[in-house]
Amino acid sequence: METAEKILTNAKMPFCPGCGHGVCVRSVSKSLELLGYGPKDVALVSDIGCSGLVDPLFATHTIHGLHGRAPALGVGVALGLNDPNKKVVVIQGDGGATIGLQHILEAARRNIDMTLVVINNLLYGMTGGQMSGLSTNEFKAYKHSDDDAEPYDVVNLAHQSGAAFSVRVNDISNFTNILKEAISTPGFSLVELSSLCTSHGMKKISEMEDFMVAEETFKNKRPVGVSLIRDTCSLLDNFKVLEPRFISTIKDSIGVVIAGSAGGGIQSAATMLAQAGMLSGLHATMKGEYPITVGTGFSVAEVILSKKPINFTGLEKPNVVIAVTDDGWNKVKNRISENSKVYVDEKISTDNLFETKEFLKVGGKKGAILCAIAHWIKESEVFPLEALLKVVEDSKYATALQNAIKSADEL
Ligand SMILES: Cc1ncc(C[n+]2csc(CCOP(=O)(O)OP(=O)(O)O)c2C)c(N)n1
Ligand code: SF4
Ligand SMILES: [Mg+2]
Repeated sequence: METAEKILTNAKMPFCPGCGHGVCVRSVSKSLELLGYGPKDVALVSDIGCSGLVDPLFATHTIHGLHGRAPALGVGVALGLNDPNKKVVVIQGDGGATIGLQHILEAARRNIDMTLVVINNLLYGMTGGQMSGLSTNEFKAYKHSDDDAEPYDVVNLAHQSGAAFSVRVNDISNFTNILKEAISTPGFSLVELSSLCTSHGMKKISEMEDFMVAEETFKNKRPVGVSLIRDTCSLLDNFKVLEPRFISTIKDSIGVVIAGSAGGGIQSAATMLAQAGMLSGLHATMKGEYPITVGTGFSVAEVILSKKPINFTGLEKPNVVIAVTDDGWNKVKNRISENSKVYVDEKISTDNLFETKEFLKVGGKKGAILCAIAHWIKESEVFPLEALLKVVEDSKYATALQNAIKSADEL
């Protein structure tokens, strides 16, 4: 069965002319399509390197990890997914496979249900052609490296660790078929694909053949890491459905940036705003940002409210910016554009560029942000303020939250 939806976007391949990575990416997408997977069925995890430039090429869910750590991220996603109709595919280079080898062995040992594609160009492509732990001795000699330590055989190592399927493919005409077999094998599969680095390796695949390791295929008949999967609660299991009961005037979508300081309830207020939007029939996303030292410094949140489903949660040019402290303002002021509506507390110095309001004075330290959000809702009439009041109704701090919202009347 072939799905109508394409796994790849129309984005231009970012690789040098003749680079083998493009063939590998196309083979991965083709095999997924031939198996009937659509973009929303696949989580693609990428590593660092030229082989890690693939995120914009895939229309699927994508996550970009640290060098060598993408398989560990993939394990986390696979265990959290808990859905046999979804597929986790991890792509990394031979450098990444060397640097994070333990993560591969661990995924194989537990036979986690995912496919790891190791794109092996025998070198660190992105950083200029240094040798990796998978570079063969013939290739190292050719590159005048005096390192004669034997390379890792990552395919065999994965097999020895318990992978359901591990295979090395050098012949590009077999990439798609082998990938199909790997992706449809329950449990952990590893596919090492040979790839040409035209900038730091060879110009032609025929020249590279002398330096490749022979193809090999291994299988282990083992149960998938089911017990772990079943014991892990899926993020999707606990979705709270908010039935719309208010009407919004938003026709398209609005991006709101909310900024303040640690302890000011910024993240909770942003969640409440998103929920109020959902109660008004909108789709909503919320993302938070704050320093690792969570008890101090700025706290910023982004909320998108949209009539249509939100497929991309990035917010480059916010329509609304609300800031109640200097910490928050300093973090977000550079994101303001001529189309942004700006709401700032009177204690913040904006060099008289923006009108200020007494959010902190009337809402208090903890209530200022809800006061400011309520003020924006009232002024813009995006939806009734009752939607926000409804959200806080069941909170154990309901009275304080309602008072903060209602304090906007005093502005
Ligand atoms: C954690 C970490 N270590 C090292 C680097 C530097 N670095 C970036 S790309 C790269 C080499 C990538 O080689 P490979 O994984 O084989 O991918 P390729 O570029 O060949 O596709 C290195 C060492 C990094 N960005 N992050
Ligand atoms: S440097 Fe090598 S691996 Fe990277 S894109 Fe160019 S040819 Fe491909
Ligand atoms: Mg490489």
